[in-house]
Amino acid sequence: MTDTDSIKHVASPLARQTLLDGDLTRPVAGRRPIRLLPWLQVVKIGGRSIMDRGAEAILPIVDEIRKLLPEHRLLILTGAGIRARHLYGVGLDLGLPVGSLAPLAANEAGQNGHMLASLLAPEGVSYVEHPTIAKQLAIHLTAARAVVGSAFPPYHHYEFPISRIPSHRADTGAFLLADAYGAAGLTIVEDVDGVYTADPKGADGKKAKLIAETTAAELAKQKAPLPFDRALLEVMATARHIERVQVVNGLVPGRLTAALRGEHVGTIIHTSAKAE
Ligand code: GWN
Ligand code: ATP
Repeated sequence: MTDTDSIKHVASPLARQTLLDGDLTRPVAGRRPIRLLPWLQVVKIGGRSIMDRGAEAILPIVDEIRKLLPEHRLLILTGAGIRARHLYGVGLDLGLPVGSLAPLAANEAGQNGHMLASLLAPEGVSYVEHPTIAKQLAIHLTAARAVVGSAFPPYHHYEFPISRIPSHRADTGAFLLADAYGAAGLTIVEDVDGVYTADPKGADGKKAKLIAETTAAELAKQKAPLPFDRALLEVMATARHIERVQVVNGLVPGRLTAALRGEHVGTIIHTSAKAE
């Protein structure tokens, strides 16, 4: 700070620049952000693919997570599932805008998280609210090996009106958090062995082939449906820390454990983040 004629001037490298000119901001804003929680492992549990299946799918995953706690510090995030699909149907029929549907669908992701957290409560695991994830995750993960939260990002009426169904859903939310925290990794848990060339449960399912390893850019070219929000590919394109994400089958015992140990047991998707 400089003091001239009792007027205080705050020295700032961006003070006299437009923020719209990349050439001017790059020297200041072009550097990689620090990793806030480099030891964090983020796990997204599918709403429709795991939680909606009830005890049959959830209890084995809970058992697996329980055994993983001594090895990892986990942020477990749940998706919204079938109740959100029903909500979109009713809401769209009523003509509700996307910004009204987004928080309602997010509520369903939260409900799934509350249920999962209750089952892990004996291990000291609790559901933590969005504001806690934003501001107090470190202290909670110092007190407990894992916490559960909603994977849905809280865009609410800020959701981009590019489609009538919210485009930033649970997979995108989980990735944005993992990348913002500079986490050690993100694993997406589904009911299929990974990403296929087409929906393995769709009409052409028999012809669908499992893709062992790919890039977000390659998948963006694929017209076939994907087992996660398409917006995930967009945020992967500008990732700062998370270099790869693995999609694994949570219905097969041991896959999540192996993925968190760095083994290749599903589809590995490389993002645009560069190795440090
Ligand atoms: O309600 O299950 O957090 O962690 O996106 O906002 O729509 O809210 O609008 O701290 O802030 O339903 O009430 O609900 O899922 O999101 O939470 O129980 O303001 O702990 O109050 O960013 O949980 O909820 O739905 O996640 O995804 O009170 Mo819920 Mo969700 Mo709880 Mo949260 Mo939204 Mo809060 Mo929020 Mo709202
Ligand atoms: P949410 O957490 O948002 O509730 P989810 O991630 O649990 O949802 P879905 O969005 O239904 O679940 O995605 C998983 C499903 O995607 C799989 O069961 C599979 O049938 C389907 N799918 C579509 N395209 C593909 C593909 N290319 N490869 C693999 N699975 C696909």
